[in-house]
Parts: sequence; structure tokens; C-alpha cells
Amino acid sequence: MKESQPSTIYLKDYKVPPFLIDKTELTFDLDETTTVVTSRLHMRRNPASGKSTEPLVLDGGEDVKLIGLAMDDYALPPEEYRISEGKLIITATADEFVLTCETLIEPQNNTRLEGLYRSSSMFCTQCEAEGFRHITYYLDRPDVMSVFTTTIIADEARYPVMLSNGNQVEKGKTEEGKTFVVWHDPFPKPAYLFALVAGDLAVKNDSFVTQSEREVTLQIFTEPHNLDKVDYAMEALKRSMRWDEEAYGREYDLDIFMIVAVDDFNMGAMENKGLNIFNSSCLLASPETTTDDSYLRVEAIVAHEYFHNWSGNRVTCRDWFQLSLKEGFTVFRDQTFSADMHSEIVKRVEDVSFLRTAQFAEDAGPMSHPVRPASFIEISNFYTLTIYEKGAEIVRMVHTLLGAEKFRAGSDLYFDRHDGQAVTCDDFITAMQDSSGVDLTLFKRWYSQAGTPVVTATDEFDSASGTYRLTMKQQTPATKNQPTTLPLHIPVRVGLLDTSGKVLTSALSGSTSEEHVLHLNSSEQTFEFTGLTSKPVPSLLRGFSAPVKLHYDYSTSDLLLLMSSDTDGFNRWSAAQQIAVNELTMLINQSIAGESLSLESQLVKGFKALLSDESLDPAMVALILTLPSQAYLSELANPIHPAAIKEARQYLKTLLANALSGEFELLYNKHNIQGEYQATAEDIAHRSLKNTALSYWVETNSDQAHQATFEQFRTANNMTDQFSALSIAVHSNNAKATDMLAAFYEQWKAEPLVVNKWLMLSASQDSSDAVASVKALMEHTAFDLKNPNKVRSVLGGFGQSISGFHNEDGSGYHFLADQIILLNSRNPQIASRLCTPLTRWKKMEAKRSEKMKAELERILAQDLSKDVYEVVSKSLA
Ligand code: 0A1
Ligand code: ZN
Repeated sequence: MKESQPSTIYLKDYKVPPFLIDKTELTFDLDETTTVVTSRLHMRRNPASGKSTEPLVLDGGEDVKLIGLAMDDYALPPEEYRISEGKLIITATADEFVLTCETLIEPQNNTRLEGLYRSSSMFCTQCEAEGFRHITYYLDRPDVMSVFTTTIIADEARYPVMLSNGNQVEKGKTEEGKTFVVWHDPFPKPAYLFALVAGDLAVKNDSFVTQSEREVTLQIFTEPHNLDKVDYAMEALKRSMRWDEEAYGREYDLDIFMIVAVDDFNMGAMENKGLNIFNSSCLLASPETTTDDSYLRVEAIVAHEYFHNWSGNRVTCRDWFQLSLKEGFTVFRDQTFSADMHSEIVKRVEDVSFLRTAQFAEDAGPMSHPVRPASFIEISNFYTLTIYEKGAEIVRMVHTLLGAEKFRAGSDLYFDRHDGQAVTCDDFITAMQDSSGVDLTLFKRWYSQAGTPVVTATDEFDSASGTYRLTMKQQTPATKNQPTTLPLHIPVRVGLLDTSGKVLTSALSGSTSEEHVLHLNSSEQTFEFTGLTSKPVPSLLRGFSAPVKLHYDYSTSDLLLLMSSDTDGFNRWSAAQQIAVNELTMLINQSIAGESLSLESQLVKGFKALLSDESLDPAMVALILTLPSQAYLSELANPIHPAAIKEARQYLKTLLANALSGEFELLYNKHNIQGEYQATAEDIAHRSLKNTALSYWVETNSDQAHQATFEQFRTANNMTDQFSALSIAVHSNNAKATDMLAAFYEQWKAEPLVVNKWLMLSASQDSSDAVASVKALMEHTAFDLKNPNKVRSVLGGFGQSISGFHNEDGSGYHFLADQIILLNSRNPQIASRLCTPLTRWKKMEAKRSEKMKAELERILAQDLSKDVYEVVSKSLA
């Protein structure tokens, strides 16, 4: 352990910056081993800070070597500045001056992938959140916005493409015969949005005419061998640009918009102004190499990064505690965009399923934090599901409370009022409130209170007056960090059905309708619906109108009724999931008690009815047929018995497969349509239902089903079908599975993104020697510890292996801890993210829990990065 622990930064300590940087002029003399960066910062004291004597403190990093410093062209002697803990401190400054700073950095040795680094043969940058300080000394905080001019000098033969933000304004030769290009970005921006790329890249060109008829050049750059995989992203970009004009009135502002794909990237993608940089896994797509899920992900992430141009870049965050201001809003925008491009309900089910599984688990774990955190040690640890997904749910609730029209007016006001500013989550809500007149004072608590609220509903019917009374209570669980919790303003969308499944009209507070939005804003409230003749079945929290856990004592027949008849598609899915959760919980308890499993499943009836309903979207049918995941059942369990959950899921799946084997075979054949691959909602739906049916059919262990799997693997003309067949074979003990895995590698070994899928599937296999297998995979030529995608594939896949990762002897936990320790110094962000499964130790059954804790203690005893230190120490606290 380090002698001094990293310090905590608090929101309450926020102060405006003492200095501003009006203009930033950067020159990069690019070289693999040592790059020289010269910055000229046009600075002045910030009048708003009210202080005239404070020293100038610039952020830097230990990997930045200062080789020259001058103020207004006067070289500063060493006694006039000092460097302490990575910061450059200049005691005396004028009120206005130009600071010139020369630094040396080593992109080749940058394994953290923050700042300027090398990926394959190119240079690229990643500056969010605090990467710019690894390039040069700067006021590296989002509320310092500056106009950047960037000069890149390099050998043109090796780096013919040299890019930065804004427009290219000059190009020429230096005296030494190198090439220089100059880029100018007229929009003031914080340093986290700075970007630079240089390499021997191929480009796809296109253009877009904005609603005000300006032509924008669009360019996607990749390494030459990947240029055939950017067409889908380009089309997705144009759809995003059009959608943002139509849905939000937001037009693109520069004359050029560029995207670059890089192989080594810590996250998905980055919204640098005019020059987005993408993890290649989130940009490249071709039918042969990319699954449907990945196609949809490419589209969503292209949209997300593009939408940031307004929600993030034109209006940015005052400080990193406000991260959800840009991320929550932008996720909400990309979710709505995807819903508009495909199916609204399917998209909502997928998003909620993810939120309920992963974000709810985060919010119940040691890293639980409010959407606007009050403190952090390392901001990189706060790019979380809470900031992104729960943040998007908050924006969605505002949309529900205001209605579409007022929400749009609120968004217009927000962008108009704050264009060019760095603002707060409060400013966003204030704009929504000011434009709509809806009081959001209480609602704002969603930003400051962590944890998932539990809403419990009970009801009664008064037949004499025809009144249905629905009582709702809410409680957000208290934790050590948050000993008292307060009621929130929770919008609950509700409909009522009669026992034949017909939708009922009722009156609530004077408004008569088939659906009502209840405003639950105190710890207990009763809502009275009138105009009814018998006790209805309530359809509660339609569309998942708030990120809460809802408890209502539904009978199985109520759930079957909702599943077959609710007009809210989301709740049809939700009811089926609830039946499955109830049945799986019984089975899990049998398994824990050491009993042999037995169940009369009501889902058989439900699925039969579902399969005979021709009116349903096949994608919805596939979602309803999908049993709750191991991860979701773990989130619901306390304590978690991983092996019991696995056994229960397997039992129920086999039971359903045997009871409906004919139906699944028929379904498989019906949706097994051939033809040229298209990533349209319709075709994706057919493939998804077909492959879901196949995953059941093989559970009958029929030769025919196994043969169909093998044939699909062999003959598929697209990666979705081929990889589904392979996964199904691997997880159903198909006799040919090992050969199929080997053949798949042989077929695709030249395609790194496909190889990553192979790594993940191989690592997820359940076998008693899974640790040995995963070690072998990490020795394989296809593996590379420097590449985050590969690390995520292998260790992420391994995490899904119950007999491997969760092996009772603790060997899986020990192995993961070894990898975290190894990566801690090389790439702290990745190491920190790998800790997540171990941090859930308190919820695990006793034996495994102790072993996980011991591994966390072993990690904490090392000399740790801030990133890993924060996550591990908080999870042991
Ligand atoms: N702002 C990006 C996410 C991002 C965050 C940090 C990064 O590096 C540490 C990279 C990307 C987004 O929301 O897409
Ligand atoms: Zn984002």
C-alpha cells in the first residue's frame, strides 16, 4: 500500500477558475519516442474569481517533462516556478499574459491510453476526462473553454493524414523538410474535447446538407484494410444528423465532421469537437463479420457521439460532478433515436433489462453514488451506468412529467440560454421548469440521492361506489454513506384491465382516460380511480416510467393476463419476466436446499398463447421467450448462489424446451429466412426469434436440432447466424462444438473484431479446468494485453463461466486478481473496471464471499493507481 492515500475531491469545494485561457496555440512535433509539444496560452485572471494574487497552478502529469517555460517571451528562471505532485506552480503573474510551455512526452510508452499515444501505426489522443494534462501543462478542467489552433509537424511519408479539431487552415513544409498542417477550431472548448490523429489512413468521403442548406463534408478514417467496413457508420451518421435537426432543432456547426477508428481504446468512443475517435469495435461493420447487436451498437454510438456536439460540446459541464448533464441527456437522445429508427418497445425492453441488471447492481454495491456524485477520488471511475443509464432515466422522467411538446421547449431554452457555457444539472432542470411551468423542485432529489427506490403497491376495490384505491409506498434503502433517504417524485404510468384483458377507462382526479400518470411524491399516497364495475388488474409502471423496483402481489393468472393482453408492450414482457423470476426463485431455493428440482411451469401456457399470437413483432416474441439472465437473477438474489442460479435456469429452459419442442422446431423453420443480409428491424427480428427458438430446440437434445445448429454455422451468410449457432453449440455440449470453435478461428483469424468474439466465447466455457483454459487463451497469438478489447473479451468471457470464475475453490477470483495487479500500472482504467465482479463480494454466499474479499485485500496491499485504489478500498470499507 502507498504511504499517503490519494485525496478525495468534493463538489462542495467547487470554485470558479482563477485564470482563463482565451486562446490555446499548440504545436506537436510528432515522433514515436519523444514528441515535443509547444503551447502558447493566452491567459488572463478571471474577473469572476475575485482574487488578484493567487498563483497560477497548471495541471500536468508525471509523464510530462517540462523543457521550456516563458511568460510573454521572457524565459522563466527555475526560482520563479516549481513542479509539485504533477502540478506546475508559477507564483507571480501579470493580469494578462502569454505563457509558452515546451514539454516532452513519450507516446510509444503510453500504455494508459490517456493523452497522446500510439495505436497500431498511428498517433491518437484521448483527453476526457483528465488526459490533456498528460500532453502539456494546462488548466485541465471543463469550465476553462478556449479557442484552439493546432499545428502538427510530421514526416508526411509515414503520416500522410494529420488531423485535429475544426478546419484545416494551412499546410506546408518546415525547413527540415517535414510537413506541417494547421487546424483551427472557432468554437471555444474545454481541453477534454481536444483531439489529434496522425497516420497512414484511408478515408471515406461523403457530405450532408443541413436544414439551413449548408454543405458539411463527412469523413471516416480507418487503417486501409478496414475501409470496406465504414458504410454503415456513414449512413448512421447522416441519419443522426437529420434526426437531431428534426427532433431537437439542432444543426451541425462546422464545415467538416470527421470520425477515426482506432484499435486500442479504453472506452467505446469520444465526442472530440469535429473529430470523433472511435474504438474500432463500435464503428466497423460488415454482414460477414458483425452481428445484429453490434450493428445496432454502431448506429447508437455514432448517434451518441454526434449528439454530444450540442449536449456536451456547445453546452458543456461546469465540473466533472455534472458529468450526467451531458451523458444522461445524450444517452436519452440516442435511445430515442434508436427507438425511432427501429422498434420503440424492443429498444425500451433492451434498455430496461440492462438497467435493471447492471445499474441496479451498481446502485446496491459499494460504488453506489448519486447521478450527481458529491465526491470522487478518480473521475475515470465515474463513467458509470449510474451516470449514463440512470441519468438517462432522469431525463426520460422529465419527458414524462412535461409531455413531448414542453420537453422540446425546455430543451430549446436550455440550448439557447447556455450555448457556449459550462453549466450544471440544476441549470438543465431550471430550463425545463422555466419553459414548462412544471414544478421540479422535489424532482431534483433524483440527482443527489443514490440507491434504487422500492415502490410497494397494494389495492382495494369498493364495489358500492365503483372506486379502485391504489396505495403506493416508496422507500430508498439507507446505506452507511447515506443513512437517511427522502421520498422522490416518481411518475408511475398506470392502466387498468378487466379480468378478460379488456382495457378499462377510469377517472382519476377529474381526468378520464385509459392511462394515467400518477405523481408519487411522498412516502405513502392513495390514488382513487372511479367509474369501475369490478376490481381491475392494474398494469403498473408502464414503459418502466421510473427507475424503481416495483412490488405488487400479482397472482400468476394476473401476470398471464397482462402478458397476453396488456396494450403496453413493455408490461407484456415485464409480466412474462416476473412469472419466470417467480418460478426460477422456487427452483433456486430447491437447489440451495439440495433438493432435486421440480416445477409445474405456468410459462408453458403463457408461451403457447404467445406463439399462437400472429400479431406480435417477432423481436418482441424473442424477448418474451428469453429467460431472465444469470446476472439479473444475481441482482435479485441475496445472497447469490451462482451455481444454483445456473442449475435453475438450465432446468427451466429444458423443461420449456421439452414441453414445446414441436413449437420451437416450427418457429425455427418459419423464421429461418434466407437472403441478402440487411440490418433492418424486420430482418433482425426474424434472426433473433429464429436463434432464440434454436437455443430452446437444442435443449431437447435431439440430433435434428444439433444438426440444424451445425448446418446453420456452416452455411450462414452473416455473423449473427454463424455466431449464434456457434454459441448455442458451445453452451449445449454439441459434440461438434470444439471442432466448430477451431474452424471459426481458422476462418476469421485475420479479422481482429471477430477473433475477439471467439476469445470471449472460448473464455466463457464452463469446465472444471476453466482457469487453465483462460491462461492458455492469454498465451494465444490472438491475445494482446495492451489491447483493451482483447482483455475485456477474455476476462469478461471468463467472468461468465460459473465453474471457472465462480469455482468454489476461489481459483477464478485469484486469477482475476492477478490480472488486475498486472494491469494496475499499465492501464489503470481497465484494471479498475475489471474489479467490478469482486466488489460484489458482500452479496455472495459465505464461502465464495470470503475468498473474494481475500483477493480484494491482496490487491489493496499493492502500490495502487488512484483508479484501482478507489474501487477496492471503497468495496472493503
Ligand atoms: N464521453 C465519451 C466517453 C468516454 C469517456 C472517457 C474516455 O476515456 C477515458 C473515453 C470516452 C462518451 O460518452 O461517449
Ligand atoms: Zn457520452
